Amino acid sequence: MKTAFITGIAGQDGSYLSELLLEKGYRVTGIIRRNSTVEHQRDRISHLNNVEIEYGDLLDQSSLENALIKFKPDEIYNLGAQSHVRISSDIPQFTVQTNANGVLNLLEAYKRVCPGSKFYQASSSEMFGSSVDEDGYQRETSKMTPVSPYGCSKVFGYNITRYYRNAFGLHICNGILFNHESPRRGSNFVTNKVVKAAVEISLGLRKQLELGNMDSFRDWGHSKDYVKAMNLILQNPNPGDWVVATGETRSVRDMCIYVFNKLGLNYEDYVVQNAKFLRPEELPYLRGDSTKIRTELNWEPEYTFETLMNEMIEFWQDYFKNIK
Ligand code: NAP
Ligand code: G4F
Repeated sequence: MKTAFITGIAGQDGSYLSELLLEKGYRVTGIIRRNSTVEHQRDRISHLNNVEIEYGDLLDQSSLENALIKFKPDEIYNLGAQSHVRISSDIPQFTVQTNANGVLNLLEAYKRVCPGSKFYQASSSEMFGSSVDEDGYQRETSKMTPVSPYGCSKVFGYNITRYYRNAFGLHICNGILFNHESPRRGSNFVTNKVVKAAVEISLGLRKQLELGNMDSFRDWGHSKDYVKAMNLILQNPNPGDWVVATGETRSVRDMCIYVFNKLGLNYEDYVVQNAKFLRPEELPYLRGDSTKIRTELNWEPEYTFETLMNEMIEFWQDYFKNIK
């Protein structure tokens, strides 16, 4: 039985990855941070009986070493992060400490305690920032010109993991993942914010939805498909870096049109702009070319944009039906 160790195990991706790895027969372990609201902290993984969890923090080197000594993992998945791009400009230092120094802390613990294991780093399409190749895609070779503290911190994580791979011969991989969503997505990210509010409006529970920039484009997939890619990446005998994306891009406005239409509504009657949700610098366009992972590792997403959105709509409809 292989042992996986996951930071960010109680986050969106950590929860789906835990499910996938348990199905595959792994022993699944991880860390969560100390939090004053214990009741909700494990909501996304409370249905999983067999995960083993310790308190730990990417900012606390001793907690990382203790966890690796205790669990002796074969595979380490570093998913822990301050993952909200707009909020990264409100708390830039915490974001960089966690997403950049935190990666270094985990790499050092890994190199000392279990250098024979494999390491996955959750890199992001936000690293590309304002850079787009001439054909309109971002890929493994595209330039990285990040436009947020979050993007800058992830570029450090990407570069430092590559350095540890090259300098010390460690089995370290980066998944450069484009946006991926699900009903378990934090409801302050745009997809879940829109779907939840549209369902509330359709049920007469609210009147308006305030958004920021509706004209940015994103390449949206489903978290369940993307955690499969993470696991596939670590099974490849040679460590490397892979873009994971659907290859389709849509604007926030297109997404609103789809979701409100599905509920028999016109988004223009309900959506207003609030400058509070605009970013100091916007990343206007993302569209990933995932040819490398599709050809080398046979990865294919099962969800389409429509089935992703429909699942999220059904989730919130059931949620509000059950609390009435
Ligand atoms: P998420 O739902 O926000 O989960 C992040 C997890 O990291 C949370 O459980 C959080 O715990 C934990 N965390 C935060 N700070 C930490 C720290 N100092 N030490 C240990 N754990 C900490 O994010 P996600 O969507 O699952 O994303 C997983 C990873 O993929 C992240 O690294 C994200 O940046 C990256 N990524 C995500 C996407 C996407 O579209 N979802 C795309 C590319 C890359 P708390 O609840 O205690 O804060
Ligand atoms: O849903 P978002 O907050 O996701 P964003 O900024 O693209 O970041 C996500 O994807 C990255 C991968 O590219 C991850 F690395 C990162 O961890 C995170 O998971 O915003 C998407 C778009 C942006 O252009 C934003 O300006 O939606 C726009 N938007 C418009 N109104 C809004 C809102 N975003 C949010 N969160 N809230 C709004 O009211």
